[in-house]
Amino acid sequence: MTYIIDCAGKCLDLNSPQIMGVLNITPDSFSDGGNYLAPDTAIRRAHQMQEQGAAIIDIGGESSRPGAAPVSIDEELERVIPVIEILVRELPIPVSIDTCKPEVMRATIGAGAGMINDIYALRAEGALETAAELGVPVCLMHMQGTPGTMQQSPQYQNVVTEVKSFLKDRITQCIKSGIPANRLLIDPGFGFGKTLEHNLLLLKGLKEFLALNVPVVAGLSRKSMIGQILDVPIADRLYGNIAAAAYAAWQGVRLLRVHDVSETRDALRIINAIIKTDEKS
Ligand code: 7PM
Repeated sequence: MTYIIDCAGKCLDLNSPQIMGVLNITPDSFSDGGNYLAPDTAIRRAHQMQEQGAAIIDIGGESSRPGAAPVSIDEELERVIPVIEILVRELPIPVSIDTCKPEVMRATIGAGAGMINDIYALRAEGALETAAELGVPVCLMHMQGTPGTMQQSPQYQNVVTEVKSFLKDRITQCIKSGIPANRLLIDPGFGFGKTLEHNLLLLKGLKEFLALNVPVVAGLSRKSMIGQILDVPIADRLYGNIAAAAYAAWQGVRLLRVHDVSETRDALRIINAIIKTDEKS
């Protein structure tokens, strides 16, 4: 199996684990909120992440923070479109759009974005059909509940089994709707309707997801599970983030959604050197 994904003409080669750099263009995002609101600041940051080794830049215009104010389609587009248009022209790597709204998918893919990253896994009305029509790859993420309420009392009988069967079902729905498996990625959705124990069980059980035969994505960077284990604020989670990313890559995760690109890049180079040696022997 080869893992080269065509993102609207730009290649994402996941034969070795790669980095998805996070670029939030929101005034209220939890860890870098407000930093990248001005288009030129966002664009500089995207270039920097590419130079540091990101393989794709994930652009988000709507915060998914629990309780965050909902954003209108027009406002989301006003935030992301100017940045996407420039980055598509300037960057050698693809950009993905972190959205669950079909209208935003349509406009941003029209502006040249190469992948849809959807925390609702195309469950919004019309999203499945829109993504099929747009013909770009889609990352399907698991979330229990909705951002507003998901952390109130997340419950599972068996978190790995349930998240896996959800993602398997979404893959089936996508294929039925005309999105072939070679255009899909899956993500267990760390922190989205999960307690610390759920997150740890998912991290420990990551290998289970490989059986679904599409590349696995993980977003652990700066999340509260790191903070809960270390008892430190976001600013002090770097070493914890790197440990979690390295573990995930070692388990077979192909794309890591992170804020700290150069640091994660070094960790992945070490993991990859070990993996490659194993394959040759
Ligand atoms: C508040 C809560 C702000 C959560 C931001 C977040 C993921 C994602 C996000 C992920 C994929 C964050 C999240 N997380 N997309 N988008 N996987 N595929 O920590 O884990 O950045 S937003």
